[in-house]
Amino acid sequence: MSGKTIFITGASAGFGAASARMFAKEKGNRLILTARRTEPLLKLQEELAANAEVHIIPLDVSDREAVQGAIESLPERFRCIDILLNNAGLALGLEPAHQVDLDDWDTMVDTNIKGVMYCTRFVLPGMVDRNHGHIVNISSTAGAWPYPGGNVYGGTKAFVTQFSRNLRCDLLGTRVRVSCIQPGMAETEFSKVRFKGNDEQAAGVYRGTEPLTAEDIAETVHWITNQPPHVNVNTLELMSIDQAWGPFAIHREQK
Ligand code: NDP
Ligand code: 8X3
Repeated sequence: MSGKTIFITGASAGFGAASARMFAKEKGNRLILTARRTEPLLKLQEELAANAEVHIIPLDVSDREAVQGAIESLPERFRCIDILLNNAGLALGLEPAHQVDLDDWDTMVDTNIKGVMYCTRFVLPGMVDRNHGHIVNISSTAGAWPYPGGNVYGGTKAFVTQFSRNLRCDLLGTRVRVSCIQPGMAETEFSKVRFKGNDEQAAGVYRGTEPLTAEDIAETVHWITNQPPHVNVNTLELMSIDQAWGPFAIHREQK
């Protein structure tokens, strides 16, 4: 079969949808698009149908049995996955650790950590058997650099980064590649989700800046996965030109 089979989690919006559009531009690709919301997946399937074979699966990545079932029951033409894009994820809230809603922490751990674990574990054996494949994990600058309110979100993304590196150790001697992308601030539905539908607060994150776009990340995924087979991009961090690090925060007593 010509073309590649690409399994994308979180394909209903943002980076995942943009990556689907990017891969659909290459002739002969087969896309497996997954997310919890069916409606945007159907729309994307219709949009891309002229260029790529698209199979959609409504899927919550934090549901282990559902992930296993989805991967084990893929139609024949979509079975041999060349690229797994572990992209589904979210941040919820920006409160300090002593005030957060514990359910939000659970949801982030279940989605950002367990979702990546489950998809990887069920896709990887086929890649190892075929001695071919590429796992691209979407981490974040939040996994490398702390910020107030980043508490568990940053922790989940640090997991994604280190998991990616550890996978490379386990896969040494195979031709299965693993890459980790760490984007900074990018304008997608991310902040709307983080602030639970508060559009004003979400817009405030990007106000007066030129943030990264979903297309920037899709270009990066595409570049990483189109390197010669002997080249493994391990970790790639990118930010908007309007974002950088701050100095250490220092608390001073008022005298
Ligand atoms: P969006 O909110 O635009 O997209 C997130 C995607 O994840 C949606 O398709 C959503 O689909 C899906 N998703 C969320 N929870 C689940 C779940 N339990 N099961 C399956 N799919 C799920 O955000 P982005 O595109 O910006 O985010 C994509 C990834 O990039 C995330 O991992 C995020 O943490 C990371 N990231 C984002 C940055 C940013 O500034 N935007 C920067 C760095 C990293 P649905 O709701 O339909 O399930
Ligand atoms: C998203 C980037 O800085 O909002 O992962 O955490 S940030």
